[in-house]
Amino acid sequence: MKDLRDFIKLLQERRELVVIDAPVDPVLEITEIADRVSKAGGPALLFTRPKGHGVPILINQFGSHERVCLALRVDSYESLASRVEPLASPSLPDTAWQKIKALSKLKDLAALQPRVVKDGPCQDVVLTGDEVDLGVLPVLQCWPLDGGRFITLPLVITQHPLTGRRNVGMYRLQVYDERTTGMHWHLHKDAAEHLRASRERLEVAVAIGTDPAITYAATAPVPSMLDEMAFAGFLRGEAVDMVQCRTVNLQVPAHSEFVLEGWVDPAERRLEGPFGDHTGYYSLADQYPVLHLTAITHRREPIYSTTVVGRPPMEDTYLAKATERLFLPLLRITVPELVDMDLPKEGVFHNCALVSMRKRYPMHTRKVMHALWGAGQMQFCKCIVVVEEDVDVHDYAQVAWRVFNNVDWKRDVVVTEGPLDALDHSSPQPFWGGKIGIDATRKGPDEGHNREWPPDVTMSAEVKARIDRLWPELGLGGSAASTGPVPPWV
Ligand SMILES: Cc1cc2nc3c(=O)[nH]c(=O)nc-3n(C[C@H](O)[C@H](O)[C@H](O)COP(=O)(O)O)c2cc1C
Ligand SMILES: [Mn+2]
Repeated sequence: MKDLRDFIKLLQERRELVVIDAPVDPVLEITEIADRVSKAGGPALLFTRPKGHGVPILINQFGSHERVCLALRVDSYESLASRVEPLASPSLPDTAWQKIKALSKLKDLAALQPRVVKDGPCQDVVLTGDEVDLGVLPVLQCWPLDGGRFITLPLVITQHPLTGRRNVGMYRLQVYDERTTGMHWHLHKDAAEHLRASRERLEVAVAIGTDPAITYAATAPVPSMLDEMAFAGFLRGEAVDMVQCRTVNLQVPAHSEFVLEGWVDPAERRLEGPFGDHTGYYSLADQYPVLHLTAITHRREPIYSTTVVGRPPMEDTYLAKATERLFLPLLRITVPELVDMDLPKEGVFHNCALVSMRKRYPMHTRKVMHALWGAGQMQFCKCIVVVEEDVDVHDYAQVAWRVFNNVDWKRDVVVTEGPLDALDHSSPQPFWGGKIGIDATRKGPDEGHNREWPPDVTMSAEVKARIDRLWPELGLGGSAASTGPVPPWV
């Protein structure tokens, strides 16, 4: 897969895409359809005749676990995690053979650095000067109270003005007029730091509609020292081809459907929003930087790729699950006692984390909580629940049982404060607020619990085996009786 078109073909072959020829309005109507389809776990949608537009719209491309796995070239989330694990294992090679293997691994990684090519289809059509008009994109108004139309799936590319390091982040763009948009990078994000470091205009390129692995990489919490384009190369197993932009000194994926080129003035701000956001609430209007376009380039017969976010579950829920799986091994580099993690979709990526750990010493749970609050975008987490390694954190009933029974609500709770995601509306002031850590592990005298901690109620293995053998004679139906009751009773 080199581009979005190959992905669309693949989705069609797998019957994961429905083509809709009926005319539908990009204002609100596409949202209502995409919302119903994504909530039902339905297919990707290609609208060939958006009202008032010649450009087709692709939406919900990531709206199932299967499609996210197709996008990331894996057959399951487990294989995704196991691809990242070797990167996270710091084992030093000691034999000559291991050294050779380690070297070739490095060479592979180097080969995954993006490569600049002379030309690419994203510049089939080049619009500059007076020709620049965002009207060529069928941009959605997603929700009734939105402040306007928003480009929702853009890969925003900038370079740190001092280090020259590239960043790719997904930050929505509100369309103000033919050649001006909002630039909604939150103050905590990498591109916001690029702007803070800029004395002059910061050049920006925006790619829309790429190989889905590249699109995913722009959403992933990649550490700022790593180029998301190299990370995308790692995910797709092949370097990303990039072309030089026409009016700014940046490169963009050569096979992008659309590219916007322009600049942001560090001193300029403008009201952005409101916007129906992935919390399920409108993010409030606020002052944000402004993108001034100098060029729009696109492929011949381009396809516009977008998403709608809103009350979960929606398309981005599946991206969040991929990130949870992919970044767990990387979190373990600094938090090796971390066994597993679940980010419930209702918590929208980062508002809540259920984690299991190997607890070995007093206040070990506190160490894990604080380490997570200090790890990249996990800093936004408002609620961390810690259980021991025998709990399956993806089974919420198991977690709830431990929390409701194991927690002394005075001793086992950490209430603190710290940075919050810019979208948070619950704190009295923006950008920071309260956080809670809940320790649902068992406690001993070393943590001031001076009475006995009762064992879990479980049956002995020997009796279980005996009843397994006896089960067929009991007339209760089913076979593997030890796995639980077998209704309906027969
Ligand atoms: C569909 C979608 C829309 C997003 N919109 C924004 C946004 O408008 N502003 C923002 O700061 N982050 C937004 N994010 C989250 C960022 O893309 C994410 O935090 C990413 O890791 C940022 O990259 P960075 O670490 O290079 O800054 C969005 C994510 C998704 C999946
Ligand atoms: Mn980044």
